[in-house]
Amino acid sequence: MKKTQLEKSRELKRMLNSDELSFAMECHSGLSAVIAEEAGFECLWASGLSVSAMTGCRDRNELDISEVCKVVEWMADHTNVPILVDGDTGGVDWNAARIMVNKLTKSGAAGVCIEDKLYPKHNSFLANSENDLADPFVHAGKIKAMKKENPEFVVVARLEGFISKADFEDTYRRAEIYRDAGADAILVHSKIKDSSEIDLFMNQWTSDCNTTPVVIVPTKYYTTPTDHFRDLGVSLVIWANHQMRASIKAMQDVCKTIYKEESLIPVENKIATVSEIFRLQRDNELVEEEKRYLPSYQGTAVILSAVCSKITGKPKALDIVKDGQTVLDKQLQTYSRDGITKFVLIRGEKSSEFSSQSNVDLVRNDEWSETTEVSSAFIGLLGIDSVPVYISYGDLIFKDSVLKKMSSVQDADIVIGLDPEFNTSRYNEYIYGSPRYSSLSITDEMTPDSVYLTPVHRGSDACGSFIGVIRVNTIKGLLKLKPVLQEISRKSPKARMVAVFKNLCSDPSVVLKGVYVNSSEWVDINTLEDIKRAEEI
Ligand code: SPV
Ligand code: MG
Repeated sequence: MKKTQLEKSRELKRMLNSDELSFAMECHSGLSAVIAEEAGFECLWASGLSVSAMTGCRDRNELDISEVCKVVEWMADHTNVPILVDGDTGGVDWNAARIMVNKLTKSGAAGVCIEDKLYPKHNSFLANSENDLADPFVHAGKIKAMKKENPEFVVVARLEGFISKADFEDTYRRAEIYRDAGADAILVHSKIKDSSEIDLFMNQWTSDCNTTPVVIVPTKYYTTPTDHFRDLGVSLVIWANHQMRASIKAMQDVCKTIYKEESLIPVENKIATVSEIFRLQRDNELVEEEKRYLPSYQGTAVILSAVCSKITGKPKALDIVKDGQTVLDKQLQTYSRDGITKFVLIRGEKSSEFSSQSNVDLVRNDEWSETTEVSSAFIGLLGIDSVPVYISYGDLIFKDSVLKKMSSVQDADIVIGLDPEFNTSRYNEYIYGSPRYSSLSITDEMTPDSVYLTPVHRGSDACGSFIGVIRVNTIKGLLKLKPVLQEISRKSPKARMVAVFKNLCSDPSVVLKGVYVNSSEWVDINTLEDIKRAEEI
């Protein structure tokens, strides 16, 4: 369940006030937020340094609050953990500070951290002096204005005293002023190599019985064991810039290598795959969810089942493959999972064997014995004037992935399924195109490769065998296909489907493409052995 902004603010508050030490990971984009959450972080730090760096800007209030909010919104949209935003100084004055709370709340942030420096600030790791510090009461005014604007929104007050070399008493006094102004936590910043400033602060803070939680950023005193922070009673540790620094190094390395080598080979195995990007973007979720929301009519499948099996003497589509289910049942299920809701079944021999089903139009090809699938396909398409349309042989079993691959080729009017492993006796409908693809590199998961088909039939140009599934993507494709089917079935009644493809290939106005599917993704049922293979599929 996606948490609301309010729930995230409450969770952050709980985290700050718990006895356990919590951790926040820096992020600077929607993607880095997703990565940090996936790694297990229960809180995210929207770092001002990193968000600026991501845009190429300096950490000096060069980005305005709306630009920061946009990035926070992407982070919040794609994660479900609280985000503490680096609000720099909280803006130029108390009014800007409350506007900031309002905007960050709308962006989905759980809280903000504001530092007691003058606007415009610069990063704490650059040169800083006492002159950079804000009047503590002006800062406290910003905190009060922020808490009044939205009491649930977490406000962390950050002390820059140690950074600016102010003395301890002044820094500590500021913490008390911010606490009294209503800050939900105090962030004590330090940039020396050990934790002595933090130790000093924490010892005093706890001995004074302060209950306001303390947050730290151990970027410079990173060698201090984390358990030491636990012992001190720190509430939240922010790992403030580590995703940004890791990505800079990785990007520099890959750019240098590709530039120098003029090749991708040296880097390919060292970088994330494109499918990893899709996974992080949760592309699968989209594919699944869109089935719910797209209109239920998503196309038609025309299933050609005019002849009987030589083994059973029954229409091939009625061969039982598993658990009493027929080839036809399996095809209907596969199409349904792909969103197809309308079916046309072409019958011929023993046509009465088919019982009517509510969502299947039964159409008879009376000339089934003198014709082939070309004429059946033409009859099947007669009443159809919208796309997509699949046409498939009725003796096929194929996986969902076949339809997925075919539907992913959107730059063709008509797409046909091809098996590249065609040099066996199982296949006879050779298709010609370029290039021939190596069957070894084809898997169910890969993005399908597609080939433009050519009308030239030369032995060595064959690029695969037609598996018996066609997808018509466009109205143009449908309008081109129908007359070709009609003409071929009239002039050459025994011609096979390849003749249709050959004809379409020679028409430059229609784009016909083949898409490769693996032999393990489909089977046509001719023998008992095929039924066994179908069970595996
Ligand atoms: C940030 O991450 O932007 C911070 C922490 O403010 S620091 O860079 O340490 O100042
Ligand atoms: Mg910052």
